[in-house]
Amino acid sequence: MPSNPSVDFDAIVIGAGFAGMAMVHRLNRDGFSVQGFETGADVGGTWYWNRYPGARCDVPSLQYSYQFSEELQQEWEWSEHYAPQPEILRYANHVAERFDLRRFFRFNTAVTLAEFDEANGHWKITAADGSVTRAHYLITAVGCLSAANTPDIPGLNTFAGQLVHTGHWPDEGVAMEGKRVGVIGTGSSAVQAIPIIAEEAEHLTVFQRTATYTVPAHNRPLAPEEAQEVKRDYKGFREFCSSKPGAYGMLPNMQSALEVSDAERQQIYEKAWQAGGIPFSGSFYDITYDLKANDTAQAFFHGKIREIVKNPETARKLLPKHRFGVKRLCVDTNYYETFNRANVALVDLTEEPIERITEAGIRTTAATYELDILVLATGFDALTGPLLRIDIRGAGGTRLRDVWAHGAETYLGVSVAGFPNMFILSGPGSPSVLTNMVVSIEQHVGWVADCLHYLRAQGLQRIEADAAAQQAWGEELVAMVAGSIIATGNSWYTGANIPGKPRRFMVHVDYPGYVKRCAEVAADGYRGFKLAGG
Ligand code: NA7
Repeated sequence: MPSNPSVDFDAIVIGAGFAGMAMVHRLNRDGFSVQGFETGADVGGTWYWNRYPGARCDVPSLQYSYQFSEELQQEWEWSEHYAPQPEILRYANHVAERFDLRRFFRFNTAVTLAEFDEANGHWKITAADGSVTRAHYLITAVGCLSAANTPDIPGLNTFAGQLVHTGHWPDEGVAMEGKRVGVIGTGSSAVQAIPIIAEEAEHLTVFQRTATYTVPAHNRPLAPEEAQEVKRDYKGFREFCSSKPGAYGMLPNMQSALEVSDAERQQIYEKAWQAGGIPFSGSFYDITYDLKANDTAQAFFHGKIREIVKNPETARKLLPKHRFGVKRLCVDTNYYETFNRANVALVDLTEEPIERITEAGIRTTAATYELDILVLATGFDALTGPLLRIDIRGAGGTRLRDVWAHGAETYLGVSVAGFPNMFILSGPGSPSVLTNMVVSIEQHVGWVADCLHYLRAQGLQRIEADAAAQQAWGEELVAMVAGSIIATGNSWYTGANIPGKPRRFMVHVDYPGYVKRCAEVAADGYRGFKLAGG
C-alpha cells in the first residue's frame, strides 16, 4: 500500500533492465510500494534487446554483476571471463526469479506520457495501452543505450531483403547461411557481430564510415580457481574495484607515453594488447589528454592493423584517422583478422558514400552491392534518447524535451530542476557509461532509496534539483573534461552521432569521486535540492 492514499503506488519505475530490477527490489525490501513498466516482454534491458551474434560484455563477468546479495554473488557461476549476451540474460532471469521481481512489472507496456500533477504533488503515468497509474515518485531506469538509431538513409524502407538493427535483434535470430549480408557501422556492436556473421554468411560486405579502434578481448573460459579466489572475499574485491576509475578495477600506468623510449613504449603497448580489453586505455595516463602521447597510441594501432590485415588496400581503409579515445574503445575477437577472409569485403563510405538503399541492396557513388540481409549496427541516441522518447512533463506542464532542447542539464545526473520527485538512474551528467554499469547502477539505486527514506523520515513531500546547483553541476562537468580528447570528438558521448542533436559531453568522468560527492550531498541534508512539504 502507498503511504499516501491519493496515489496507487509510492513509486513508479520505468525499465526492467539491471537498474529497474535493482530499484524495485530495494524499494520493496524497504517498504515502499512500487509498480514497474517495461516495453519488452521480460527483464534484461540492454541484454534483452541486443541479441545480435557475438554480443558480449566488455567488463569481466566477475565484476559485471550485482553485489546487493552475498548469496547471489556466491551462487552464480560465470563460464567465461567476458560473458556472452545469452549468459547475462540468463543471469538477469535468475535474479528476477530468485528475488521474485517479475510481479512488480507490467511487461509489453511502454510508458508514453509522464505528467507531474502539480495540485496533488505526484506523477501520473500513461502507458501505450491507455492505462493511467499514479505514484508519488517517478524513477526512470530506461538505460543509456536503449533508443536505437536508425539513420535516415534514402530508400531504406524500399529494401526487399531482411532489415535488422543490432539493438533490436529478432528473438528467433537471423539465418545467415547462404546469404549475402551487409553491415552498416563499425562501432562496438558491429565489431562483435562481423566476425561471427562472416563465418555464417556466404558473403559479407562491411560499410564503414569511420574506421574503428579495437583491441582483442582474449576471452577465455573462466577458471574455477579464479572465481573461487574472488568469491573468498567478494566484498573486498568489490571495494577494490569500486575504488578505481570507472569501478573497472584496473590500475592505469601513471607514466607518460612520452617519457619512455620508443622501444619501451612499444613493449608497454604490446603487453596491453596481449592482455586485451578496455585496460588498453590505461597503457599510459596521458594518451587521452596529450596530443603527442595520443599520436603514439594511433601509431601503435596502425602498426597492428598493417601487421594483421594481409591486403594493403583493405588495411589502409581500416586505419583509424580520428584520435584514439574520442570514441569508445571496442573490444573484439578476430575483428581485423576477419578482413583476411575471402568472403568479406570492406567499403569505405568516405571514399564512396551511400547514394541510396534500393530494393536489391546498397548503391554507393561507385558501385551497387546486392544484399539479402542488411544489418544496421548504427548505434543509439545515447543517454538522452531513452528519456526523451517518453513525453515527460514537469511542474507547470513543462516538457523535458523543451528543457533539454539545447542539451541535457541535470544535478548529479539524477534530478532535473522543474521535475519534482523524479529520479533518473544513470542519467546524463552521472558517470554511467564510463563505469562498470552494474556498479554505478547500484550506487544510484542505493542513493535514491536512502533519499526516499530521508524524505519519509522528515515528513517531506517534494524534492527537486535547485536550478543554481544544476547549472553549477553542468559547469563542473565541462571543466572536468577541459582539454581532454573525449569531450571534443564526434561520438555518441557528445551527441554527435545523431543529426540535429545538441552537442554536449554528457558524462561525469570521475568515478569514484562522484560517489563521495553524492554521499556528501546527502549527508548535508541534500544540498543543492529544494525540499518541501510536510
Ligand atoms: P556506435 O558505437 O555508435 O557505432 C555505430 C556505428 O554506425 C558507427 O560506426 C557509425 O559511424 C555508424 N553509423 C551510424 N550512422 C551511420 C550512417 N548513416 N551511415 C554509415 N554509418 C553510420 O554504436 P554500437 O551499437 O556499435 O555501440 C554502442 C555502445 O554499446 C558501445 O559503445 C558500447 O558501450 C555498447 P560513425 O562513427 O558515426 O561515423
